[in-house]
Amino acid sequence: MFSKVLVANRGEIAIRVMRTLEELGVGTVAVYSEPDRDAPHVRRADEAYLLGPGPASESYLVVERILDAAERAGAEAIHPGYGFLAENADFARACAKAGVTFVGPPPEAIDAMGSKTRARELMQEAGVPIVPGTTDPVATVEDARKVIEATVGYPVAIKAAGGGGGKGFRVAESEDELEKAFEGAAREGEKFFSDATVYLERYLPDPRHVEVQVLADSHGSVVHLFERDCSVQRRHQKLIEESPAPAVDPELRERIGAIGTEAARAVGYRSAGTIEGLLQDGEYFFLEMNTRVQVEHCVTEMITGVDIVREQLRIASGEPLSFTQDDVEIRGHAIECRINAEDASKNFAPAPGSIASYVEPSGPGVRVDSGVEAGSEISPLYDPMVAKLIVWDVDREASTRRMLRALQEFEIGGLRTLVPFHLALLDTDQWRAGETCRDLVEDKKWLKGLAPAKVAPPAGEDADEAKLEREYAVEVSGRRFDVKVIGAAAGAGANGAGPGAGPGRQPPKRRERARAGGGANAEALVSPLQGSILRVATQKGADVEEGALICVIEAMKMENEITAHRSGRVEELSVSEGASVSSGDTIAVIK
Ligand code: MV4
Repeated sequence: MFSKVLVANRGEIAIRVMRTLEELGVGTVAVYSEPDRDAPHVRRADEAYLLGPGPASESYLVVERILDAAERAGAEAIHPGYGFLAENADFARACAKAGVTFVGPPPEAIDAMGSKTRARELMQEAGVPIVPGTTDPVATVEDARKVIEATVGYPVAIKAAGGGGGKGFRVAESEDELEKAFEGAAREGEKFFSDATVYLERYLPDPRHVEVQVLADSHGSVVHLFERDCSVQRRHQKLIEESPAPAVDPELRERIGAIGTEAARAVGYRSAGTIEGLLQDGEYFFLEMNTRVQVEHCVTEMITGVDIVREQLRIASGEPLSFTQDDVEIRGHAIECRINAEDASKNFAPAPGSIASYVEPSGPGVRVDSGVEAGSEISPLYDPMVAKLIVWDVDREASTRRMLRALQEFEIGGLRTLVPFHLALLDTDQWRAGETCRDLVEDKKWLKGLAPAKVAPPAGEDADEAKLEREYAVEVSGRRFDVKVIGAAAGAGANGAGPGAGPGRQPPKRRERARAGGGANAEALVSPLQGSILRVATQKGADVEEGALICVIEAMKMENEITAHRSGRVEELSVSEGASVSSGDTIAVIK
C-alpha cells in the first residue's frame, strides 16, 4: 500500500477518500483553490497545497499544479474522486509520466469509454446488449433520416458521441422533430465536449436507469457488486439512488451482473467502474460506462459491506481484490438522497448561499457524506450538492421509513435544499410501489406545494416590525412543552429575558435572499444566480401564471429555467438574450 496519497478533489468526495486513507494508515494530501482555503477537506488532510489563484471550478483542473503538489508532498498516488480530472485520460497519462500512480483505470479504457460510439461498438463485439441504433456517428440530418427509416424508427434518441450523463441528448418523436433534435444534440456536444458528432438509439419510452458496480484488479479478477437503481432524476441529474433495484429479481440480477463484468473485461478495465444501462420490460441494454467512483457508490457499500475506495487503492497499489464474487452478498436495502442547494418548488432553481446552521442526522443505519459545515458557502459556481444522506435497513420499506426519519433530523439553515422534496417524494404511493416517479419530478403543481413555510421577515422590514416571534421549549413540573412567544421586538425583556435573547433552542430562521432594490419587494423576480441569458420566454405586458417560464439562464454550462414567482402582469422585463446577470439582479417585475 502507498504511504501518502494526494486527493485531487474537494468537498464530500475528498473527505470520503481521506477517511479510507486514514483507516489504511496512509498519509493524506489535499489541494485547494483560494476560495477553499479554509474548507473542511483542507483542514482534514495531513498537508495541503494551494493550487493557485482562480475559482475552484478551474483550479482543480490544472494538471501541472496538481502534479507539482504531489511532487512537493512526496505523494505516491493521486485519487481524482469524481468530476474534475477523474475521467481525463491525458491526466492519467501525465501522472504515469511523472511517476505517480493514478488511482483509476488505464488511460486506454478511459478513452475507449469516453467515446460513446466506440464504447457501443466494443460492447457489441463483446456480446453485451446495447440499445438498438448506430455504432457509427451519423454525419448529417439526411443520413439520420435514412437510418431511422431503414432500421431505428421513431421515437428516436439523438445523442452526442462525446456525451454522457444526458448531456447532448435529444428526442425526436417524429420526422418533423428530427432536424431540431439533431442540431440540438450536435450543438450541445460541441459546447461540452468539443465534438459535434452524434449517434442514434431507439428511444425507450419508460425505462429504468439501472447500473452495475464493477471492480477489476491487475491480477485478472473482475467482480460486480450488484446493481443500483437511479431512475429518480431531473434534467439528467440523479436525485435518489437505491440498491438493490426494486425491478430486478435474482435471475435478472445475475444476468446484468455478468453483463457488467463482461463489459469491464472487454475494455481491459482495472479499478472501480460503473456500467450504466436501461431496463425496459425485463430487457437490459448497455448505455455507457463511467470510469470513476460515482456519487452513489455509497448505497452499494451499505448493502455489501465493501469499501469501494479501499478496493480502488488496493488495486492501484498492485494488490489483488480482498474478496471473490462468491464472497459478496446483498444484505438489506440502502437509499441515498442527494441534498442539493436547490428549490424544488421553483423548478429546482439553484439556491446558493451561506449555511447558517447545520446539524446532520445520525442514529442506526444512517450515513452522511458531506464536505460542509455551518458557515460554509454554497457558491453558484460549484456543484450544488451540500451532502448525501444514505440509510440502510432490512428492506426497502424499512429503509424508506428510516430515510424519512433522518431527513426530519437534518437541519440546514440559511438556504433552501431538496430536503422538503425528498420528504414529500418518499411519502408517495409511486415511490412505495417502486415506480420511477418521472411524472412527479416534472409536475409543476406538485413541486409548487413543496414550498417551505414562509418565514416572518426580520424586524424592521415590515408594518409588523414591532412584533417578534420566538419559539421556546419549557419544562413545567418535568413535562416538556413547546411554546411560542409573540412580543414586541424592542424594549421587551430587559436583562435578556425576552424574545431574541432568551434561553432555549431557537429554530434557525431561513434568511430570504437579498432582494434587488433594497427592502423586500414581493413583485420583483430576482436572479438566484450569475450567468448569461440564453432565452427570454415572455415579454413586457404579458400576463403570466405563477410557475410560467420567464427566461433561461446559462451558468457553468447548465441551463437554469427561471419561472414566475407569482401570477400577474410582467410590468418590467430587465433581461435580454445574451445579456449577463448577477445573483440578486431583478429579472422582471410581476404585478
Ligand atoms: C435514454 C432514454 C430512453 N431511450 N436513451 C440517458 C442519460 C441518463 N441520465 C438518462 N438517459 C436516458 N437515455 C434511450 N435510448 C431515457 C433516458 C432517461 C431516463 C432513463 C431512466 C430513468 C430516468 C430517465 C430520465 C430521463 C432520461
